[in-house]
Amino acid sequence: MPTNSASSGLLALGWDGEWAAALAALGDPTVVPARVSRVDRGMCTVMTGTADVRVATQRSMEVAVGDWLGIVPGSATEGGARIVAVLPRRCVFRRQATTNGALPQVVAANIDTVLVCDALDGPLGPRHLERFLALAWQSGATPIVVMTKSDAVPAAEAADAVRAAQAVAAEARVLVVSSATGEGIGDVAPLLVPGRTIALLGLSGAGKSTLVNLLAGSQILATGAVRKDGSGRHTTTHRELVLLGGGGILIDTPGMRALSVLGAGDGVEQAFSDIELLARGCRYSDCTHAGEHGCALAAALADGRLERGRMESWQRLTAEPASTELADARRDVAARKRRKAAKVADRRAART
Ligand SMILES: Nc1nc2c(ncn2[C@@H]2O[C@H](COP(=O)(O)OP(=O)(O)OP(=O)(O)O)[C@@H](O)[C@H]2O)c(=O)[nH]1
Ligand SMILES: [Mg+2]
Ligand SMILES: [Zn+2]
Repeated sequence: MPTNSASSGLLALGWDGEWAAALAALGDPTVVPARVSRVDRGMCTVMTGTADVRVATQRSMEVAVGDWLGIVPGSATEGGARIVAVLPRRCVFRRQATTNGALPQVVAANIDTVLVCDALDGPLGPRHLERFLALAWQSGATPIVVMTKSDAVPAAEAADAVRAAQAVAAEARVLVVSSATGEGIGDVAPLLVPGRTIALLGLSGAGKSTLVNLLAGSQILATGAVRKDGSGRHTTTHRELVLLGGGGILIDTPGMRALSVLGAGDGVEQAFSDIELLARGCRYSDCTHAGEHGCALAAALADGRLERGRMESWQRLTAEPASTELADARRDVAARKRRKAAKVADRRAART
């Protein structure tokens, strides 16, 4: 059993009864919980509620920032602590498979809220914002759009960009902040609730680390100037979970490039809930919205309620087949599990 100080430390990290049940299901009383705050090649840093511990990772076990692990503590002479299990994830934000064939990577696990950060002095644009939002919805967390650097553009320009973001954000809230002047930080601060995990995502240079530092009240993370071409410098090079003194957990991530929404699935439906709703008004339930009689989307386009670009990107996303790489990966995992289960069953049968 964790001691009392360990358990209050664990609560601050988001530990709860459900996680305790998942740990108990491992059936080994020597195993204790720890949350992953940083992952490096072959090693990770975990927080136990009382200490930060470096633990070796195994190739066979994918460990991501935000994961809850079951570990067996061990002294240095015993080779240190050992990871026994990754507790089943509640939420997973994946970055999609890249064109060079790499599989989708877990960006962060067990997050409650995703702050999609978008700098007002170089906004993502609606199509990219849609992609971020679709992935965020798909992760199971609640996305919030944070338009950063409001001090860096004239008020009218900021207002236009915010309106454009609101038009694509649908159910997601849009906040406007400046880490330089503190504007809007009062809207972000209430999101910091003890035990709740918030991940910051966005392009490099969007001001994610600067915002984390401001919320933390100290310069805990490095930040960097944006290059003239606006591409940023990729100052943050690894994902990191930060426990704030006043409660709340933030995960800072390196800026992302070229996001693909292949396989974004349900996330697309939520990101485009307004169009999905409109489309229910089409006369025919199998309407392809390509000029059929009684098409509600055509009517909405005609009277300006719906923007053509937004409808086209919805059509593109919903037409996109589920990523074959993703589907293949899932099939491989399922097949491996089946083979393993069969082997265990064979061994059991052989013993009896
Ligand atoms: N004017 C202004 N500049 C800001 C603000 N927030 C951040 N910046 C500047 O923007 C640049 C990039 O900020 P970072 O916080 O490093 O951006 P990031 O999103 O963490 O970038 P990566 O780590 O590369 O993904 C830095 O020069 C910051 O000083 C802001 O509110 N206003
Ligand atoms: Mg950063
Ligand atoms: Zn239609």
